[in-house]
Amino acid sequence: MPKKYRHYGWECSPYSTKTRSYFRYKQIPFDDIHPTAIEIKFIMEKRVGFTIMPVVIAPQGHTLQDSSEIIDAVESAHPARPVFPVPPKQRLISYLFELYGDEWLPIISMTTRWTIPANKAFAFEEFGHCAFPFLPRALTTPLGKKIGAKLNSYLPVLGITEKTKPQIHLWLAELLTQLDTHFSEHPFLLGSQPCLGDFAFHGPLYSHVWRDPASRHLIEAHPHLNAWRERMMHPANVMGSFLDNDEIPPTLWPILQRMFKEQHPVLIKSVQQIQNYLDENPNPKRFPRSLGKVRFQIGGVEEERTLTTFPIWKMQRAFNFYQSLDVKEKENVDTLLSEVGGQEYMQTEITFKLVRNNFKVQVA
Ligand SMILES: N[C@@H](CCC(=O)N[C@@H](CS)C(=O)NCC(=O)O)C(=O)O
Repeated sequence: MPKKYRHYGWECSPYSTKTRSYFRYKQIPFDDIHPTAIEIKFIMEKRVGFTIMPVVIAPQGHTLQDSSEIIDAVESAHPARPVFPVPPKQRLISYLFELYGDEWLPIISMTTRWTIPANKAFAFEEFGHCAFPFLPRALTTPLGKKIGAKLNSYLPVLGITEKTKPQIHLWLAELLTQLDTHFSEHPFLLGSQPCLGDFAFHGPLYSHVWRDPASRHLIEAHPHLNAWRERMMHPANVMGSFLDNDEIPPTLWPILQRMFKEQHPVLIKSVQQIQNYLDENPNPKRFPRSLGKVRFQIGGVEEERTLTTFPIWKMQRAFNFYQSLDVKEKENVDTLLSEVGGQEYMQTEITFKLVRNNFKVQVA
């Protein structure tokens, strides 16, 4: 029997939810491994060099890490049931929604998990039990606390503070309502089949917001959104298509507007900051994971967060795709971008190229 993909990731990990749900949709047989501390240390960390999930081991034996690289590699090897729409607007929006789900929605999901006491307690218990399922829970919860402490410490890095918290909750309520309205008309973001963006949104919304006990009601209060969450859990039987004529439904426009208004200024400042750094350090031995602080806004409230370089590696997917369009395609895409306030942002030229070598971001 041919070997299967081995997928290592916990149910409470958003990026593992993204790739697990993707494998299910693709109808690709895979071993769904919920790794213990031993597997994390001696298989995942040994292969990748640091602790992260998901990790996928391909049937040929090589390691895939980062949910985007996993999806790209599997998509090339298994083209049936593609999750990348072909027409330019839908394809660009899929990439942008992936970037939003992976790199901006964690502001929401980390807030619900780590600032609501019952969710935090649940996560500690869950982490301990997942890592050490062979030990009694009385012993594993303190161990889970240790694992959780590291993730908890990311709050200020992401700009989650007492000042931004109320705005983050308002944003969450707004997003859930907008998605509920959208899913009342369409089964998935871009039609009757999921695109890359559905998987990226499902990660934080399922793994944190719905799965954590004290925020589940927020999703369940929205029946159409909740039905989408269910569909994303069992996508193997979905037989659908993307919308005709490269349509981006107007129900998504408010989400795109807020995305451009709040996430993209940070991305653009990060590109500039990386450029400044590279002007001063043309051949860095080690590319920095962060470059100081950046100011940002949520719901009009200003705060500071760490300027991390990783999102720019992911941003290149969307921006390079946009730059590759011909004049006619760009014209079409630009009409939509002007409607949602993204026209100017998308003109940003990224003059350097970030690549991943040995699972670390570097300058090419
Ligand atoms: N960019 C990575 C992010 C993966 C990630 O951050 N995974 C989290 C769990 S959902 C993790 O392993 N964090 C461990 C840590 O940051 O120490 C991807 O898309 O796969």
